[in-house]
Amino acid sequence: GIFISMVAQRIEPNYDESKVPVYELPPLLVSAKGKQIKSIKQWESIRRPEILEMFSSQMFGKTPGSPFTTSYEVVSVDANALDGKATCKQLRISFSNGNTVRSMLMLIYLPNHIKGKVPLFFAYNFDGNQTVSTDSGILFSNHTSENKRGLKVRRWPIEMIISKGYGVATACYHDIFYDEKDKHAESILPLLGYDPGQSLEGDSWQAIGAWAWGMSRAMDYFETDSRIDAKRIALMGHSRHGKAALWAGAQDQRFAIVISNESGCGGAALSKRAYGETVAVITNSFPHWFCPDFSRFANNEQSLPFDQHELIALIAPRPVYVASAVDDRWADPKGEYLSAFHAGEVYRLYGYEGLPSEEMPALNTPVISRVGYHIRTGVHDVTDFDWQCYLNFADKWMK
Ligand code: GTR
Repeated sequence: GIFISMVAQRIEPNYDESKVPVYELPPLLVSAKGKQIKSIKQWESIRRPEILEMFSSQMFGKTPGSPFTTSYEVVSVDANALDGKATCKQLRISFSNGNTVRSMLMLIYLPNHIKGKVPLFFAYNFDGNQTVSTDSGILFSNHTSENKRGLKVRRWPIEMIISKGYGVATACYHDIFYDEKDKHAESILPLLGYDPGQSLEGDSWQAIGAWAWGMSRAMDYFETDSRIDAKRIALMGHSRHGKAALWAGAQDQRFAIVISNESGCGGAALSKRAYGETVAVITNSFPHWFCPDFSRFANNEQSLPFDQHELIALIAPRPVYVASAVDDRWADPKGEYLSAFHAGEVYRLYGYEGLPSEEMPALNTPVISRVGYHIRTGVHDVTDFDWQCYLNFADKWMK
């Protein structure tokens, strides 16, 4: 006979702390073969590559190494932006493999009062470069047809960042992979060997992998700009961009600091807690974000051979900052805190202090060592308070 099994898939978030399953975190400092990792050398040659491989083959997908060429076209330079306080530069970065061409429009502000190379924050925007400022000279990013000029200025305190002596650069993440399912053909994937006719393999990269790739392409540019100090780039990402930032920072060690602003499930939050947004919820709503095989862990987080504290540990020994908001329960603040806390084991191996707080710190009270964390009042967002904390963190480690 034929048995048709109808197992109801739970695709609801959990907001009940008592329903968080009893879980055990995979050990950071024990190799797949059971070897204790006791030195930096063993971490870097044995354990770190193992962990990177798990995230690559089972979560974010493999980043292809296919060749492509890059060109930079400076579209505009305004040496007197922000009443003379900044230089504003726009450039189109084009990628080509001979057949396929894709481009990303980058907007950069550099402080005029600093002589020499400046440290800089890079973060994607969600709705186009023209949303981060009301300046009418800012060009629309690809795919952004309607004028949303200035819509997100609140999240981009450009003057504050400039006055502290940092540059800030942004690009729209849709330039790299338009954030909807079935947009693979238009994304940068075909540039790197993806054939739109072919079905996706279990470990194929998708949007988050592509967004992380784009962050590394921004870094490629910073290395060529004589006014930017590519050794002092802080990579910041909010929410889905925070997931991509952690993955980019894990793979690309050129980023000096990585900041996860409320990245939640698939970012800083521990998957095994299954609190707020779960693997089932996220892979159901966003089938185009992770590699296809990641959905095998939906309602099955116990079988994950890794968890997100290990993603953060891949950034060690570089400074990393994780931030939560108390009303952003969807992103599981406690799970974000615990990841940052447990990653400390690898920071200690390097002789640095991990997160100096054995408990969730009080609201609006950042705790900072080589790992930083805060939970602020309010909802899922990017606020001036968040930026002030990131600037202080950058002052501590990049000045
Ligand atoms: C939500 C998603 C989260 C987070 C958020 C955002 O819809 O479930 O994982 O990425 O969007 O990016 O703001």
